Amino acid sequence: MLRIAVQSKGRLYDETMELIAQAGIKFPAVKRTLLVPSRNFPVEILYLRDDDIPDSVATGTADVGIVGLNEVLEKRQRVKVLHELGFSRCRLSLAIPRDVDYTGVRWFNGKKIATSYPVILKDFLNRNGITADIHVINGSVEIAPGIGLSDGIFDIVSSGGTLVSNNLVEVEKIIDSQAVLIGGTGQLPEDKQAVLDELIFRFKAVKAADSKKYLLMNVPRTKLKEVVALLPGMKSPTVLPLADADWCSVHTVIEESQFWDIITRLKETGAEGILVLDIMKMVP
Ligand code: PRT
Ligand code: ZN
Repeated sequence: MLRIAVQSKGRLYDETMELIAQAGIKFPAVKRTLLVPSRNFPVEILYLRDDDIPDSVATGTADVGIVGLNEVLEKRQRVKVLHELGFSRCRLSLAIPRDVDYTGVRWFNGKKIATSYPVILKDFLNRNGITADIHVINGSVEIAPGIGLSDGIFDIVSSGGTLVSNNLVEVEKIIDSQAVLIGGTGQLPEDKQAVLDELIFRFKAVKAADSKKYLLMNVPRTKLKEVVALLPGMKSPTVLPLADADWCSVHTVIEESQFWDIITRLKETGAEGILVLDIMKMVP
């Protein structure tokens, strides 16, 4: 049984559980305990605070964990990133009051910076030869400059809305983060490793399908070449005959982002009955 440490509640929880569900791994509907075995796959979930996940993996309490890269880098535990999961994307940045005249990273010399990520910040300051006073606070870091607690902050930024509403501007991005699957540095027993390989294979198939759509349409045979030229496709589109010999059915996979651009041009070229379907999994 492979034990996966997962955030018990918070920003990572929903997307983590959705990914696990899309990978076909089922759990009892209600979570009554902190350790919950799957109904149909040899894994169990250990629900923890995200701060405790790197340590739980490093010490072997859990075999793998799903957590933000920011926590992995801050906690400095003996773990390795096995797979990037692509959700909960954010960045860790330095920000200062909007009305301050920023002169570059040396501005922070001798200043006071509030953060919940002292390890990552200290590392950045050292690399840049800057001495600053790091003030550690957990939560509501963004209000520190406004109440005179610090000159700047080092915190997670996603949309940037929190900075704007606190009259702050982002001046230096230090790291990009996203949810990652982490494992220990040692070797897993063979049976657990096999389960882990299968898990990563499934996560990859879910992620590959995420941004893609399955597209099918009817095309007059005379326009087939023109339509095919418009399709980016995985390899080349599938073309099937229809009962009416003058028409055929064309199937392909497109990036969701290309959707509107392509649909308009396909219609102009003569495609009809265009269907766009979600793809559940994609195995390359
Ligand atoms: O209780 P527990 O300790 O488990 O959870 P937590 O409160 O420590 O963490 P949680 O659930 O808030 O976040 C978990 C992880 O989500 C983080 O470690 C990041 O990897 C990731 N993540 C992604 C974010 C954000 N986006 C995010 N926007 N974590 C926090 N924020 C906060 C940020 O602190 C700031 O206050 O949102 C604000 C900024 O957001 P914008 O959109 O206004 O820029
Ligand atoms: Zn936390």
